[in-house]
Amino acid sequence: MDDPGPGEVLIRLVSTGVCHTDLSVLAGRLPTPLPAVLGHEGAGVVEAVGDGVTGTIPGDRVVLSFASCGACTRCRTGRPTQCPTYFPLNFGAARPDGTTPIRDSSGAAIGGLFFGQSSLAPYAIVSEQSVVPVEVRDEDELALLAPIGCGIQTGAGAVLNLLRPEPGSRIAIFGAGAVGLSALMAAGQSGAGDIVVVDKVATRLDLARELGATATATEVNALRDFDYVIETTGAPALLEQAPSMVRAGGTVAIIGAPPAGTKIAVDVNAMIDGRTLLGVTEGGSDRITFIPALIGLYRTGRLPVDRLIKFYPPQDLDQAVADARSGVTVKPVIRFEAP
Ligand code: CXF
Ligand code: ZN
Repeated sequence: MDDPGPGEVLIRLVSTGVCHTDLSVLAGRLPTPLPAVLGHEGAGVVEAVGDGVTGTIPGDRVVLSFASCGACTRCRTGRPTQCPTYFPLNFGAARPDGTTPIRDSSGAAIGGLFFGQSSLAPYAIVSEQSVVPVEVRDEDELALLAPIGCGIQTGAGAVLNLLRPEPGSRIAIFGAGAVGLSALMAAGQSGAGDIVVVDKVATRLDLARELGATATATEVNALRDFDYVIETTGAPALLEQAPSMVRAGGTVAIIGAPPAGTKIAVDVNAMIDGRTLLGVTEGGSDRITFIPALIGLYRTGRLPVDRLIKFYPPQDLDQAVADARSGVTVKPVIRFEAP
């Protein structure tokens, strides 16, 4: 691994969540070139900083999030998920000039800086843009907060930053994974009325009820007249039905990412009464302010992210991945030992 270059930071990881986007990349369904070190929900401690880094210093405890250029109008006005370089910087697994800070034992390049971080490793070279300094009690608390950098901010941000449901809103959430359950917890904060969560896995629906769902279902077919549908599964068949499940003027949030190139059919005339299809990535978050805000909600018991998490040691990564795939664990988090 190289020393941190300009605008880069060396991080010792305390923990890293496993996100379904990692698994989609592993399966070749998203365009990241492999081999690469994946992982994009890291939390850790800054060990060293490269030239020009101003936002963090060694010793800082940080949550890692997505990358963006940091310099364009979208980045400078609090909308970094709309940065024109968002997709290449997050999925390219390389610096903008195509180089990477990681090599294998023979010296061959391995993709790094996936989502600006490649954090499924005890140490990572990370883009300064991905680094969010946070105030935490200790490393055990920091370890719980890693998935806020992607899955939790994605679901909570969709509700709190973008949909902003008015009190009494009826919300349907497709998928009771980390994103869907985070949307549920946030919807509970925003005064929503009915919140219906749909999933196939019974234990997830049990958890959804404990976290505030007013009803759960295993099929979407009977759902109608919602103000918002939040689609987190990436199943095109569910997304295609979603516009018919909102009222006139209602909004469908598209969060789940199907394989690259997937298309759905939309009945155009059925949209004309004011329905919106809204694409959402990373909750539309300005990570530098939104992640500390979510940590504040966690602290006051209003975003109990610990309910979603199970820790695994690094040698059990395969089990963590299997448990994410089957759904028995909502959010596996790899916990790295302090050196
Ligand atoms: C991703 C999901 C696929 C589209 C871009 C953002 N978020 C992270 O998992
Ligand atoms: Zn993710």
